[in-house]
Amino acid sequence: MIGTGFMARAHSHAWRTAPRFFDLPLRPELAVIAGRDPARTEAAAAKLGWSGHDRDWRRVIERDDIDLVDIVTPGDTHAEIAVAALEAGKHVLCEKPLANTVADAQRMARAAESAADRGQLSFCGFSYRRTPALTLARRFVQEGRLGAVRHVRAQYLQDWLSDSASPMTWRLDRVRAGSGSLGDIGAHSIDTAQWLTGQRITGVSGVLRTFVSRRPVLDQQVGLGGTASADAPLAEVTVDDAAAFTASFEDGALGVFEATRMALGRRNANRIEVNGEHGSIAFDFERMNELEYYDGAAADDEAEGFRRIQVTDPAHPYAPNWWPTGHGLGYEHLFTHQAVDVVTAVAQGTSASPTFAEALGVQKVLAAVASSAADASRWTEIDEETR
Ligand code: SOE
Repeated sequence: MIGTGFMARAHSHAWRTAPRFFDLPLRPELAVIAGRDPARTEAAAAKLGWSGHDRDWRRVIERDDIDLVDIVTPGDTHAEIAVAALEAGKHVLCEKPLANTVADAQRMARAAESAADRGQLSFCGFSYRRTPALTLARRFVQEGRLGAVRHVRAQYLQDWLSDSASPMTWRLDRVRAGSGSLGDIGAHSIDTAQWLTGQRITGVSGVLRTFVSRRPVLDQQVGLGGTASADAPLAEVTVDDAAAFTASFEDGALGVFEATRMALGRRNANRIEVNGEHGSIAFDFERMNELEYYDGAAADDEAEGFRRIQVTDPAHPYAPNWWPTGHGLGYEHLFTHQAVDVVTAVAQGTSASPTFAEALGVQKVLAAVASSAADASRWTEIDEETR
């Protein structure tokens, strides 16, 4: 593992837990975790269950006893580490978004293609796909239960940056993160929408907004949150606080997307709704064990309406490996399911989705939204008199 932050905790939990709840063809060994700060990395190794720790990721990826490298660092380092790991003969799992630029994502996708010829696999960590309710929703769409898809409506609403006094973090620095809410959480919506519908986004028109342009700097870097002293120096926020865009899909569906980390009161409302000719699905991660389904083919009577499916029955994706029906899963289970699918793919030598090529597709949509938002000519002002 390369990285010691929030995703290091989620992924470490997943590698430890997967073999305890699923019969895996291979057993993940948590061999070594690498991070720039020796003390923090040593503490992470002990806390997260890694046998070894190192401050030099280059040394780690050269080790003969390492088969797979799990990259959980900020986006500005993904390309360098992933390409080096693939050239060192390793399988690679890389957190989302794949990179901070299309150019870096293309470099990674090309390295993954060459590595695939050597039997090496590469995956990108769009973990929400492994939510049982979304896996079920995709089955419904792919089985044709919804018919031709007309609308995709996705909002990813968080509020951990609503307070303008919240300190600066790497996620607000374009150099480190590539973009703000657009790439951090909007990327999830884009990937989920393309994966659910099986349709690529072919065009977008978007707007980005930064509400808080300067934030106090803490004397040590923190992850999500923390507070700075009143006289702390201020740093420039160089990414979007909110993104909104419309999208066209290759088979004609219309998409409306929103991503923000300032929707006060919404903690992690990762929502998507798909409306087809014969039915609809609706999902909200804040009620992640439920899928709403409207069956347009159902009898046309007074009982018609959205069904709220508890996606915890034995017939449901991943459910048999966990608890009796109705007991529910959490955020961490998505990463365990991701680990299960990665280990199974590595054992079988078959690539598991999302590949670097699919993640490159998401990167191109992110870049198109940013490019559209930068072109103010597309914005039509309303004149004073008619406001
Ligand atoms: C922060 O917005 C964040 O941690 C994202 O980076 C993750 O991808 C998402 O799963 C939870 O929120």
